[in-house]
Amino acid sequence: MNEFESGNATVVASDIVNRFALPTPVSGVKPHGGGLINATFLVTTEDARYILQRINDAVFPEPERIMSNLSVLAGHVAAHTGSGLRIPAPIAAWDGRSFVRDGQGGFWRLMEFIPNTRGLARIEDPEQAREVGRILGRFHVLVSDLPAERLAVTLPGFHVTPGYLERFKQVLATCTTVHPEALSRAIACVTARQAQVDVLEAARQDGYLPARVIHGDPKLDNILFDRVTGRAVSLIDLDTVQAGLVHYDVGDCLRSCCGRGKGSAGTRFDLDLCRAILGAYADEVGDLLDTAEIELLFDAIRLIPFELALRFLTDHLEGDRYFRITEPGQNLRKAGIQLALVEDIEGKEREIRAIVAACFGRGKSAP
Ligand code: GN1
Ligand code: MG
Repeated sequence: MNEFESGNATVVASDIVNRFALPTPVSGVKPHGGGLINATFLVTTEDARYILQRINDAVFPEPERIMSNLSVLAGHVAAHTGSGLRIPAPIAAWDGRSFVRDGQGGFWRLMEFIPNTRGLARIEDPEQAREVGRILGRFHVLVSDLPAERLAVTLPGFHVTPGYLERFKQVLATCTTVHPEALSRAIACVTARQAQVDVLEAARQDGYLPARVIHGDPKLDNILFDRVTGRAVSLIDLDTVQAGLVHYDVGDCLRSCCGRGKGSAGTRFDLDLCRAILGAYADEVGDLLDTAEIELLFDAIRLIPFELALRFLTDHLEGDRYFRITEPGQNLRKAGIQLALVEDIEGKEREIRAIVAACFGRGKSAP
């Protein structure tokens, strides 16, 4: 158990924050947000707020790469004034570096907290859904002229579904205990769908899908809305901005926004929200995506929740090493929610394909 798991985290964070070059003294440091990978704290001073994070280096092998990507991205955003998109600026340490190492080698960074914004726990109305689509589209357009080679790979294999399946099989093969029913059901559900996992990677390898700069984790939690206007103004959690497929982002965004209901009634995929998000996204990106990319959007919408289920399930089998849990069995339960979502998406394939076609202009009337 490290100092974080032993509950000493806020004390360490309160000490570390003083090594960053803040203009006024710190008045408060407290745990913040629901992220599963990094340790996150809200830092308050007299006149501003900041986000302090310890990057999980069991997940991100070289956290320095995250900071160098952030600086490339910040430069790119600054050169495109009027993009309507803000990203949080990093705050340097007193020694001039963009991060601080603690006594155990832990990697810390401090970012501005974009003022007058809020996150949404869930989408409440169609206008919010359109804002989500608009900001993701705006981001993809903004980075479309940023050469992917300028960004380092921060998380190798991220969203490469066949890799996650391989790992799942390896871990499963080493499990000798009898599986409880929920686990057996999840394993059966995954196994039945394994033939579909390379749909995106095969197309990428065959040269049908271009690698683009992507966000990697554009779930609802990572979008900030202006408190007054309600407009989506910022995308945060930029640790996985790297080369990838636009499908990873669209699939992840729709998974997190359109998956509704987590209780006994099951999880369903909300078609109205999907239509609103994708419609606004398509309007924003114009003709950025080519035909092959559009054709595989449905596959991405099905695949990314499947992939997340696979990741949660593997982590459950491995003893919850990757995703932070707050109670035993949480990763298995989360895998079940994603698998229920996948089943619902499969049942709505015709409708979702029609929405994609209508949004991207190949189907006249709204579906
Ligand atoms: C992780 O840590 P957080 O919550 O930002 C994960 C995402 C998953 C998400 C599921 C680097 O993101 O891929 O979609 O959990 N990030 C990484 O809640 O693996
Ligand atoms: Mg994240």
